[in-house]
Amino acid sequence: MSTELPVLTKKDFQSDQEVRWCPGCGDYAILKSVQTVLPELGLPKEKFVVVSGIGCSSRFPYYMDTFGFHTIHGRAPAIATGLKASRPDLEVWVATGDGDAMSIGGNHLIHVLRRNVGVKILMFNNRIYGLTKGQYSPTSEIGKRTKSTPFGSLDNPFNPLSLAIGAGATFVARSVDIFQKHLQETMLRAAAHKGTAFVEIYQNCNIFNDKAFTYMTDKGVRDDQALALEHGRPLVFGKERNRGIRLKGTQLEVIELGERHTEDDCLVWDETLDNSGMAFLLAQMTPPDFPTPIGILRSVEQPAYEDQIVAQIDHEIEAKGPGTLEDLIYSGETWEVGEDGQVT
Ligand SMILES: Cc1ncc(C[n+]2csc(CCOP(=O)(O)OP(=O)(O)O)c2C)c(N)n1
Ligand code: SF4
Repeated sequence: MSTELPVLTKKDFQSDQEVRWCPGCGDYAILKSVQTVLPELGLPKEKFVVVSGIGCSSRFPYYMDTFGFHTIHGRAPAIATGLKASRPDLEVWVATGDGDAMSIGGNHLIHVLRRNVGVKILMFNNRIYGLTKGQYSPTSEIGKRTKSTPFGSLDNPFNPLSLAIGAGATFVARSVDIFQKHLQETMLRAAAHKGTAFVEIYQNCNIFNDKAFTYMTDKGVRDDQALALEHGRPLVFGKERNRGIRLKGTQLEVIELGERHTEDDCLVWDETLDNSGMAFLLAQMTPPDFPTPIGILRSVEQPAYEDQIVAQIDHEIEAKGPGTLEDLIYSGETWEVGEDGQVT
């Protein structure tokens, strides 16, 4: 009998469910990317699980022909953590939105990141609540007029990359729904990462926040407004590759390349720095002063949570024996409540 795995294709990851996103929604492109990338990992289909919270983006598991769990609002990281901790052999992917991950689920998100659980988090950032028809989200810009902020939002938005870096995430990246090649390459890198991979994906909600990212995705401006990070390469951008980023003192600065400056003056990007300070600086690059960085801001190796759990359990079993549930239950302070209600 052959033990070779069948070669899977994109089609193998497409479910028979009717996709219910609005026509033109950026979620379709993200779904296509995931369905393209997963077969490339060369793993059996039954190893994949997609866990989501609530939102348009969280409908993702229905459309993947893998195991999946459409859970409760904001709790995908908690459920994914439990799953990965008990079944480290599974490839656990989380699909979440900016509202799901950063409003109600903000607490769960920071804890999965600090623990470095081996799950891949795809956060679809459309800077709006889509499913509930257009309220502002924690990534909506100041002044945003929505159904819940009729006079304009007063809230400072979260920068998801800064938040992830601040929480100690070991893999932090950004891509864009319509940059298919870039998105797929980023997903492949996330898949290969041991520990939590956090990928922010700019996603157009054409119904409630249309064109939120055209300032850096439109063909005419993208070369000047998006900076694709490449490990080991200088930070250079622009249609003519005529602009760069340099470190001046403790700040980043855009420089014009030509007579006064050359590529040699630009910061050479290193995604593997243990100290997350530089990644944090890069995450702070926002328009209009800076191009928007896309690609991998941080990729460092640290022990994965599930490996540590397995090692700890193995160590304790070796020291104390396997034990039983009954032993555990009676191992601490126990008491009995008699029929008369007395505690002994
Ligand atoms: C406990 C709870 N509170 C509120 C809601 C309403 N609700 C559903 S989805 C959502 C936000 C979704 O926004 P986002 O995560 O950005 O996803 P999108 O729909 O934009 O993909 C909210 C507030 C809910 N379903 N459950
Ligand atoms: S409401 Fe927005 S995010 Fe939701 S399916 Fe429609 S276009 Fe997509």
